[in-house]
Amino acid sequence: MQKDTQIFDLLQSELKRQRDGIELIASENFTSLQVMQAMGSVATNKYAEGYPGKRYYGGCEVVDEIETLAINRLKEIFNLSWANVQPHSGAQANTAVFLACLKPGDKILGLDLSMGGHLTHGSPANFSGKTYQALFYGVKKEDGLVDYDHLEAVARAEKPAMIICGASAYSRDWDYARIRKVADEIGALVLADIAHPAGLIAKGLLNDPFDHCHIVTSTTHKTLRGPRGGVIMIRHDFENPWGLKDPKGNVRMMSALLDLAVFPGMQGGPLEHVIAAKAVAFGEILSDEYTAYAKQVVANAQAMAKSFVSKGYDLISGGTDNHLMLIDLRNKNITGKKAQETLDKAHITLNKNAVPFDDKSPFVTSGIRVGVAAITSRLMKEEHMETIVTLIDKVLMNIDDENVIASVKEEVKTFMKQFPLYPELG
Ligand code: DSN
Repeated sequence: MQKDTQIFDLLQSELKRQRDGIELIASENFTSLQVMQAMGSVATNKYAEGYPGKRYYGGCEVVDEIETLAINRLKEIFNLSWANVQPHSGAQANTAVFLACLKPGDKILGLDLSMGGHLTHGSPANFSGKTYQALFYGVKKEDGLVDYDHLEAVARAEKPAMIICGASAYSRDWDYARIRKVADEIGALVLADIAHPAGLIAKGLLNDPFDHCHIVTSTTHKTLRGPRGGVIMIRHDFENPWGLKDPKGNVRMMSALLDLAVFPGMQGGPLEHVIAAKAVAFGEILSDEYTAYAKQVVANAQAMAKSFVSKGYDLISGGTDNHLMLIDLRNKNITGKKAQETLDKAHITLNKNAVPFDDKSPFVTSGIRVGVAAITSRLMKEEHMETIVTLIDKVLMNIDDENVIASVKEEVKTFMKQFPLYPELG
């Protein structure tokens, strides 16, 4: 077969783009080379519907070992009793949880997307908002923190079947114990979606949700620094007190219901090449090197937040506990869209983001979200955060000056040469 130069040339261009730019999208990261190698491996050729030891196809003895390793390593990271590593993404993981635990029309209560929540937590644009009756809590206007009083009031008044905590654009830690307390009062399940901060939770740098939340989902490609994918986890498995049944009508342990919801409920064959890469990433997370990485992520985020504040930027909640920050640009008279597009020209990549109580559409927004997980993987330290904030500020304060933007682009390229990315790839 002839080499597909069209695609491989494009992949080379993407490598160059990643090398030359400053990557600040809070949901992105750079995996190790061995994670990518496992993903681009022979495991992509294998069909393995089912679970290790219980497959619908022959020849699964090796992928069984791969998937079992992935499960065992994940269990070790978070001290779990059960895990499913098959969801193709975080959205699929959440879908499987809803399929296992809810009936169409049931009430769910999640953080409003416009306040930092996630599409799959009940947005009307998403299947979760179309299939279930979605209720929302938000953050407080005065301090940008989750409004737990409001959450409790809605929970008591509406008695949702599930309360969802977790966010896409929230820079503070969660009070999981408080959410569990009200959930127990009304007989609701608690789902924590830790897609963003999972890597920091893994190393004890943020509150641990697993003792308080019945079920926890995550992606594997953000702070966990693995391949794109999802997982579902339980520390304390339980025979569901709501009488939730499998398709044959048997009351089952929650873990069994979740396995059935992933396959055959929602997915077919698992992506064993991605599961192999998840296993590699989980092995890396168990190392001391990753512990140092996670601590550096927090230190970098705090240094960056301080630097933005010193330049007069308005950070929602005034700072960060995790790897990201949300910045309201209204006091700078710039929209999120304009900021994202202009920074892109200077090879500084981030995303526009609605801020709480935003008066602009989601396509424009008043804010930007900035994350440090990816630049920390490029071995940046606190002192580099100030340089990055200075470069961002230079672009934003000269937003219509193409000469300044072009000169920042050159500065970015020179700056990034200190932080090689995948030198093995030539
Ligand atoms: N789109 C992801 C993020 O950027 O946070 C969440 O799915």
